[in-house]
Amino acid sequence: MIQTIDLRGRRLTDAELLTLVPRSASSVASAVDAVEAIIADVRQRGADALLEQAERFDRVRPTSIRVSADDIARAERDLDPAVRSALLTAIERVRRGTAAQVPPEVRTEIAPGATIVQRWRPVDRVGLYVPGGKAVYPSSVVMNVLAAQGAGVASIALASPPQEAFGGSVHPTILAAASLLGIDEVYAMGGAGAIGALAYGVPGFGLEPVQVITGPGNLFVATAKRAVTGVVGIDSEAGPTEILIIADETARADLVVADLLSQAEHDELASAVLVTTSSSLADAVAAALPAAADATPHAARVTTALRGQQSAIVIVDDLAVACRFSDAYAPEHLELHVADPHALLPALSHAGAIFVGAHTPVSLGDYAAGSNHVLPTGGQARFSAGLGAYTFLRAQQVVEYTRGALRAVADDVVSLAHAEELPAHGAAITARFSGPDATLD
Ligand code: HSO
Ligand code: ZN
Repeated sequence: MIQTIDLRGRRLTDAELLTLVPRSASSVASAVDAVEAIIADVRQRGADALLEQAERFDRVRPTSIRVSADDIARAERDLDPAVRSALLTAIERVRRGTAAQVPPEVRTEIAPGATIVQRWRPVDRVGLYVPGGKAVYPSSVVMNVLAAQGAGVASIALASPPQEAFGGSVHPTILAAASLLGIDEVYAMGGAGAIGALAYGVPGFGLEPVQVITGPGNLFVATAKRAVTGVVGIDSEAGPTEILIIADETARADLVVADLLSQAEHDELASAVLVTTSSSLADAVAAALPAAADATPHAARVTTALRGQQSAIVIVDDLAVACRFSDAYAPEHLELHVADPHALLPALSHAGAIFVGAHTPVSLGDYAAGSNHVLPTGGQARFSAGLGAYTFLRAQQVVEYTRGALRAVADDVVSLAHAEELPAHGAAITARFSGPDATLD
């Protein structure tokens, strides 16, 4: 069912490697006009527009866009105790993993009396979007909220589409997760309208604008996040999930199969790629996949994902080529099932997250490894990182010079100012050493 590509003995450039397993294209551009009209309507008519959009897109009119404190508390009370306890475990672990993502303040003495302090400040207020379609992921609430809280963000608003099955309120599992995280500002609004409301605020019911919007969503949500970029900051755009496994002859075929299926289960467009030096492992995995896919409750979705052009078993000559393939592909998740995984790490740079060894499956990271599961897809790992405390932090330099330290570099600054024909810049330096203060040094 899955294609096998044998690269042994072939020398390909990175660009050629990439064309072998093309990802499914996303066409954000196609939704731009519709999304801009929806956002403009929310800016003009506020709550009325959001209520109408709920009727149109979610087939239900919420009694109120703001979810009441009672509804949030009730959702937490009604939560299955096993799920509650598992969420608390995930929260505790991811909270500790996130704390390590806040860089320390660093003070550098450039010269005697000349210091720069590099410090990190959180944004004041953020909006987190939680999808409400076929996938309701309380784990994504945990990942988004903890990254913002870990950064020290003081004010967090959560938006999720109103659900017909729950009287137009937000899905109760989402509300319960929010409650466990101490979030009390939740809005039943979805799609592009919700992104517009978070970015610009809605005076009608006191929704203040946010500075950063994160969280996955469908094509309309992704397009809307692009449309409000510049007004607010956003995280990277979430596409279909991806797993790439590098394996040698020591890998267990059953574990490779299980992990490929675990991500194929998300989406028909999900990518599942095995890159291996072992043709016998390749054969074993290819042979086991169809029955294993059939045995999952999401067999149709999994089979479509594995049959797609975006999924493959790739056989390579050695692990160096495997690493080169992986880095060219830049997968969201990279698993290493090889005898010495640490030996590969220096050669691997482009991956959202790397899962080392046979006992570190991606699905562990999806829930409770302590890492964040919001990771760059579609090759964005080449230039961006997964969600973390740093997503909500801004670096800021605090510069301080004494009179003596300024004096020591004054001539150089004045020379550069004159070279750029900006003499007032130079004058701002020399003014410190003329007039009443001229004799101080
Ligand atoms: N693997 C998904 C995240 C997720 N898995 C949520 C289960 N729930 C994208 O990285
Ligand atoms: Zn997952």
